[in-house]
Amino acid sequence: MVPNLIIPQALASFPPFLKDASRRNGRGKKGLEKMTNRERILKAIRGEMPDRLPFAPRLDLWYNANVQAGTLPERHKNRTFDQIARAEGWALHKINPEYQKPRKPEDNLHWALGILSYKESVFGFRFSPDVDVEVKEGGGRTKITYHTPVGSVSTTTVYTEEMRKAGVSNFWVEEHALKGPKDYRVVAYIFENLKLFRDDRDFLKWKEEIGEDGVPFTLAGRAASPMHHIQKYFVDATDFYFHYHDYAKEMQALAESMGGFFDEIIQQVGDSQVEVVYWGANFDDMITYPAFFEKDIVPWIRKAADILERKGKYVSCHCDGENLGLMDLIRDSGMHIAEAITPAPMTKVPIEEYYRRWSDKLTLFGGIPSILLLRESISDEEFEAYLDHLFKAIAPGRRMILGIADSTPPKAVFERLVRIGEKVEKEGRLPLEAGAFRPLIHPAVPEAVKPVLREIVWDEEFRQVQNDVLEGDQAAIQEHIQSLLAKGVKAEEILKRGMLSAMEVISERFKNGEAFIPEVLLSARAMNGAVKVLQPHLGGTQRAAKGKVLIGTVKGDLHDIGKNLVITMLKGVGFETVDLGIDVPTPAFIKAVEEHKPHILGLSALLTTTMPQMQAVIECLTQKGLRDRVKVMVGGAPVNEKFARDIGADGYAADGADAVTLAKKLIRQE
Ligand code: B1M
Repeated sequence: MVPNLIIPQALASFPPFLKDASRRNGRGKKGLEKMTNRERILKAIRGEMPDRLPFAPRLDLWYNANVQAGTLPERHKNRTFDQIARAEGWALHKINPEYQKPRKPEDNLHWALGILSYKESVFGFRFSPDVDVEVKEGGGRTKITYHTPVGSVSTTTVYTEEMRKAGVSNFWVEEHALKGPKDYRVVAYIFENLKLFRDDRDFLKWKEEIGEDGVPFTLAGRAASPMHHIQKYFVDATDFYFHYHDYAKEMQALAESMGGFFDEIIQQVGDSQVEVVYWGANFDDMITYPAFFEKDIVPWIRKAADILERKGKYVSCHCDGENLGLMDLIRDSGMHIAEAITPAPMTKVPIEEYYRRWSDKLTLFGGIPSILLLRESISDEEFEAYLDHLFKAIAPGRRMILGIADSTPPKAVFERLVRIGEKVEKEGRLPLEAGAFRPLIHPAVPEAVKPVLREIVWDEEFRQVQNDVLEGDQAAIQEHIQSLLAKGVKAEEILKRGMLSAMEVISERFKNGEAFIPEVLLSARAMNGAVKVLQPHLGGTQRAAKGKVLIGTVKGDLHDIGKNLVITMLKGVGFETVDLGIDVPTPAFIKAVEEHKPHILGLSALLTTTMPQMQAVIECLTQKGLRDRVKVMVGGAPVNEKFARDIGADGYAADGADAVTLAKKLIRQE
């Protein structure tokens, strides 16, 4: 049964002055509750029992977008987001610096090198006098060339008016510092000679302004280790895995040379008056896949947590991605707070699984997936059912700070935020009682279980080639193919029994969570190279590509890792692909369809706000009379089968392996 809903209209008409007057630093109605929001959050972090659950929704993206559009709720029309949170009695969410509100241009000018300092920081930085920084700005682009005694590197970042209007807080790095092996030494030089110095005046002022309404987290860095820093900033997200493999020595040397910078950050935040340190962001079992996370990230989280804990401070990491494959690694990493945890249905990990596995060791911050606030995605009944479920799943409620993960979306139903706040006040007294779980309305999510390894069936004649594909060894595979061809083995046989059989295993492993991005990318790259060697020897039908796929990330969306993976896998099995990139406007898709005449148009979207762009593209194809000439395939984390059907797409693929299967199916239907 669905519990009684608080009717949004009733809430909206509740006199605002009455609501506001009843809040006292989050002490609730008439100020009767014992603790302030600051006390609650600190108790939750320490593993003690606050009087009730703290609730600290992140409002910045929602606020910026709604201010721009003039759509703030009437009663909050002229308020800042802190004033709104205070008026509603919520704790202030003081974790992410206001990246687009620097005190001076230098604060975020060096975004592409990850050298940042904000009012929320406790340190500043200074380049060595022999590093000359040349800046060229224009049209939302900033190109910087760093001239050092050992060479120069350049970067370009983008932040457009449209990004600002959409409430995006991060820059887009268009040109990365590391393009080839010679750049490594230059970047190392910059970091080895960079000086950090204490500058915490603004932080202390900020802390005072927050007062009893929240706990300020200071930004140590968005990367949790030197290697994570290289991944996040210096190389394109997809190319990183190739660099990691191809320039392993250079990368290791660069990571080592950045150790001093990280030690200095630990020292600076350790000696400051901060309580909580933001240490790394966007943990995700695809991007920061388990082996990488364990080897290249965990040691630095542990080091920071050990040192800072001795100085009475806590380490918090922004774990907003898919954490299924990282559950134990994160729990045992030493971090004190896993922030922005985003459970099912936005990821595969249910909230009860998070709480059961982590809450004895670390504090969970988040737990309410952002799509819960969207009427198009979740009905009022589902929303209420989730909240009921949540309150039971996190009983007794120790080590839990409720928040919207990772942030309140621009089109959030504001009354749902209000409803969470009310529920927390009325039913969030600790300890919570578990009771029976109310079944969730959205489909059951899979249990976080260890997958069974998909083994390859070795074909003795092609064992080496199969192994080369599995290992992603692009040099060896070409050699082995040449020697098979020289022995008179048919090219079709090499392709089918050697290469495709192994690629299928990789795809299957990836789908089951046994293989991760780097394995897939390297195998697909080896395949691509090998197919070129085989081409002249293949018969007519085999020689032609399987089909042409045009693919891009829709307008307003800058996520490209998933799209790139899909492209690589399609290429790996013989499709011809055209990559249109990110943030692709509808007219550009249409123009490209007219020009390239693909069999399939692939659309990728990672944001709930950009999903409607997919429909816009399909509608425009119809208007232009092109819809019958091309199949449309859609994908991306928030997209699903039903959405694909509703917007008139020909198919939806959940991941790269699915995309290959779907593309083959769509081609057959042609
Ligand atoms: Co963003 N981000 N991000 N982000 N980010 C998400 C997507 C989010 C779910 C995080 C969260 O809330 N927990 C959330 C979106 C919420 C929502 O709307 N539903 C979010 C947000 C809010 C944002 C910003 C608004 C944050 C901000 O500004 N402060 C901002 C938006 C910028 C913009 O696009 N306008 C932003 C920025 C970024 C970074 C730049 C920091 C970075 C992107 C780097 C890059 O792509 N180069 C980033 C990242 C890394 C993520 C998470 C953590 C990981 C995404 C990823 O690459 N996963 C993500 C969390 C999550 O998804 N749970 C998150 C790995 C990749 C292999 O998987 O992309 O799903 P995925 O692709 C899969 C399938 O989806 C499928 O196959 C792929 C391979 O298996 N697939 C297709 C994808 N496309 C397909 C197309 C097909 C078929 C299959 O056919 C055509």
